[in-house]
Amino acid sequence: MYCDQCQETLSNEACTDTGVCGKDAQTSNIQDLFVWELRGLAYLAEEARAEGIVDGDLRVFIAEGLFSTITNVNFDPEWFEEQIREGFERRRNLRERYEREVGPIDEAALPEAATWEAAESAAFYEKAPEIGVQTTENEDIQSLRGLLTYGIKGIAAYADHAYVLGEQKDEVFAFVQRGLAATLDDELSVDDLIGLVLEAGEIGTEVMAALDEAHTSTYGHPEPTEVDIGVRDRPTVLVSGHGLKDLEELLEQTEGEGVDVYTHGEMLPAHAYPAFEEYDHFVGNYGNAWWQQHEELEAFNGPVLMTTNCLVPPKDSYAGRTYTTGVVRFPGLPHVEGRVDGGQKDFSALIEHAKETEPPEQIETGTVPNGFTHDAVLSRVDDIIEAIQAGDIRGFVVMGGCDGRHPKREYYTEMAESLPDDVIILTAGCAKYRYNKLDLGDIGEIPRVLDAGQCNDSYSLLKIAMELQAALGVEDINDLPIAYDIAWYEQKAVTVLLALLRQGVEGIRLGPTLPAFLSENVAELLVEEFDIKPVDSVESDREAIIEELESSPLVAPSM
Ligand code: SF4
Ligand code: SF3
Repeated sequence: MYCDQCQETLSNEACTDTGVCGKDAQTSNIQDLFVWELRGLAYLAEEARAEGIVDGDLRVFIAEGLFSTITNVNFDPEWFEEQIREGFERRRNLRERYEREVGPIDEAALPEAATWEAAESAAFYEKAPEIGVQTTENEDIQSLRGLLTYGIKGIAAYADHAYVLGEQKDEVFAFVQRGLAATLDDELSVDDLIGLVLEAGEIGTEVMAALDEAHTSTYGHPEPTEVDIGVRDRPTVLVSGHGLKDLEELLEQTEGEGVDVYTHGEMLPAHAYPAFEEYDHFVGNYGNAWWQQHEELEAFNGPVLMTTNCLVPPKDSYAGRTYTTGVVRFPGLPHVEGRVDGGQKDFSALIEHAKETEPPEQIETGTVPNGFTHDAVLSRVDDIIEAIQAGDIRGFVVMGGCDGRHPKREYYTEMAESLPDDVIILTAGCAKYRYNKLDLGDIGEIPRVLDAGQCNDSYSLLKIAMELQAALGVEDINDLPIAYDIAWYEQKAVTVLLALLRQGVEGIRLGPTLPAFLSENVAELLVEEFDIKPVDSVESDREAIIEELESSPLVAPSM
């Protein structure tokens, strides 16, 4: 196996034996083959699109397929084998349609990924080592294909979240296909690939905006909310991941059943949506970020529903009460199947299971703030501008992204603690768990940590920056008193990073380590073009951040 797609990749190079995330070599290899097949399918879909043939189902198959290969989503090799077979079938159908409506396909001109086929699973595993990312000879091209593919995986996941809620943008799905097909094109130069990477940033913003629209039009605009982190004395279900639709259906089906519902990890922001306020049994958030699952899910006692990433291979002690759904799978774990004909998913087995379990162990008490999306923050834009101009707010540090196990992530807690108390932290994603329980106080009526929600709600942070830019009449987004200190782990964060770069944001600090898939030249290019920097020590970064904030022409000089 060879996998370098996440921040925890072994020795910051690649996992080659087994994944640090728990993905074994078999699963990694079959995922590689599946992604390669999807590249070939995307290539054919692009050829068909050029002739006016668009297969709506196929584009969802490609997006969901990519999503299933994101870190901590799907650990089930047999499921991937089935998907590969389904891919062959879809390819045959598309080719037949093309030949019927347009004419014969020039077989010789097709890349191998669009033609290779085998019946036996054993042949899949034989083929896989020949087609992984590491098989590209030029390391800069390999690096850019990796960056593009990982950015597209994040886009595909967000597109799928929006699709589940009925929101679909053709240009997003079209880019997923075009970008993926481009990774097979040996004619493309480094510059061509950089162009596509930046386009992925643009589409990244677009897909996050579409998901924001899907969430807010379905569940209302989040409102600043204090979320309880203690527990009650009733049987419970814990819901994790990004899937709000799953949560909604589970809340409906648990109503009046004597079962409480809690959130974990990236589901915490659900508490700020008005639509979920009416459920008295929607109690609070339990625990922290994804990587603390082993201890926290064990102590939770009730069944757990994993709706999207991040699933950690479960311990035996709670595996029997861990359910997956959507594209999340793990061999041996019960799976809640998808919706049929517009109906709801059937959570009855999980709910009955909950009734037989003990209430959760209390691991924390208190509340955490949430719900500071663009709507809530921008409704106070005049107060914020006044506070900046009066010198009460020196600036903002965007500290969103992912959390993870790397010991250097303590940096983010220490940074949050050490920033001056006239600096506001803007956050989104599970990176927040490094500092959202610290008592960092308020500036006037504005809390010092403004949590916009899930990683896709980084769109809110961008929107806030752009609206401030417009309200203050600033030409360059980099003249705002906003510094960026981003934490990444999986591929959705790659999408968010590319979106920020495409928006013209410079000087982003990225940690806890730079991606292993960046070759020396590509890393240098990002430094030269966008002034991306690896995180340094808390002390020196803190000094530099303060300097950056104070150099904004909008900040009143400090006394
Ligand atoms: Fe390693 Fe990350 Fe790939 Fe898992 S997803 S195998 S930890 S690089
Ligand atoms: Fe976290 Fe997985 Fe990335 Fe959606 S839940 S931010 S790591």
